Amino acid sequence: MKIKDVKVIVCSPGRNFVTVKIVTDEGLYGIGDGTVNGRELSVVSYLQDHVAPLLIGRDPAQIEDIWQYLYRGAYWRRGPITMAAISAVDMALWDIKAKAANMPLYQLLGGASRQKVMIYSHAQGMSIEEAVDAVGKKRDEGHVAIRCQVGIPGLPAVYGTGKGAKQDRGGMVEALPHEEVWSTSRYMLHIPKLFARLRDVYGDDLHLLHDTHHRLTPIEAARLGKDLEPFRLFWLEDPVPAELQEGYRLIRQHTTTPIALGEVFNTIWDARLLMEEQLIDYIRATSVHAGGVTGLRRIFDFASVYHIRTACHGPMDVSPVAMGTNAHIDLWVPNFGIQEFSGYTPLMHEVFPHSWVQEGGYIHPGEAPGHGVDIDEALASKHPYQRAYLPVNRLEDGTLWHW
Ligand code: CS2
Ligand code: MG
Repeated sequence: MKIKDVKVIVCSPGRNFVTVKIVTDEGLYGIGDGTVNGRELSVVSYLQDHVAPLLIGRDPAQIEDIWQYLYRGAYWRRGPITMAAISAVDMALWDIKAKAANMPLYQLLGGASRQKVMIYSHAQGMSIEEAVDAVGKKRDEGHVAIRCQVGIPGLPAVYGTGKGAKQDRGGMVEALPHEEVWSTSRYMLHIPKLFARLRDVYGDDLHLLHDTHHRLTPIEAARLGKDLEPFRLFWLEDPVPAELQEGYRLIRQHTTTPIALGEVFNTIWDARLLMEEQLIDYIRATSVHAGGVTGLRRIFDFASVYHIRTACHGPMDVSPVAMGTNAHIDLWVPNFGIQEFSGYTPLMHEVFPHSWVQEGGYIHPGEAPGHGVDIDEALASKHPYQRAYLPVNRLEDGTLWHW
């Protein structure tokens, strides 16, 4: 079998997605996700201008060699754009291999280690009461794990709090980035009140999660983790940017609140020290940004040595293709923790028909050969790319801050 064609499809059924379709001379094809939110066309160019010509005529079964060729062979390694392009190709090649074997991908990986994959959903509100109600609605839908974000008194809507959280609508509301305002001190005072109330109302059964979106310093994160200990969070996510991996030592020395990290990681090197020193509990790398099945499997195996569990990133900008791929990995991976799942619009489900099924708090990849996700190209073409940005963030005095 030989690779005959590599198509890069950009569509925007409510938000932008970059999808690769690798077609073989035997008619089999595979699909991969290469979406990088707010920088989609850079991946398109990388794929079309640099990667596609290298693939034509190759044997699609040689997934590892192709991965190494695109990673090591590029000299300019790593980075979100390069790795999203490699991820898309890798996902499509695993799709082809599993289809050729007439097996769902999880069978090729080693088979199912569980019957279903626990997911966590998102709930948010501008006030604590609104957030508490939103958690209740998710619980009523059958969710067993819920991430909760709340507006901060004195600030306009901040990350993940619904109104004004432009990233949840794909940043498509404005042609230039929306700017949010941030105050760490106001935030740190308010968040423990949210989780105290959630435990009061819902008791100890629910898994509760919270995302700090890289906004604190290590000592601030240590304090927040301590303040949240009585409420027994499933995790505190991304407390501090992980460019300085050693910084997480400080957090670890001070709190037993579990730490999740890594949605922006691209390779095993981004997490090496964090894992070797057991500074995190959950690794959030995901198939579309960490090198596809090949890259992610390597990271997850390494994590298992250090008692770290998996938690693939899975908001809406991780397309239904990557979600399907993640679901196969999740069903197999021995050190599975949880899968993020924020859901898709009906149109997105139509553009990307899939075998994976979500029911309440769980997902299953389905039994279709391959990863089980396709793209309806005709429908996709009716929803062309629209320039969109993620928001940026400033402190109250105007200083640019991490978003
Ligand atoms: C996030 C994302 O899902 C998460 O935990 O932090 O919503 C993130 O902001 C987006 O994926 C950015 O594209
Ligand atoms: Mg996050």
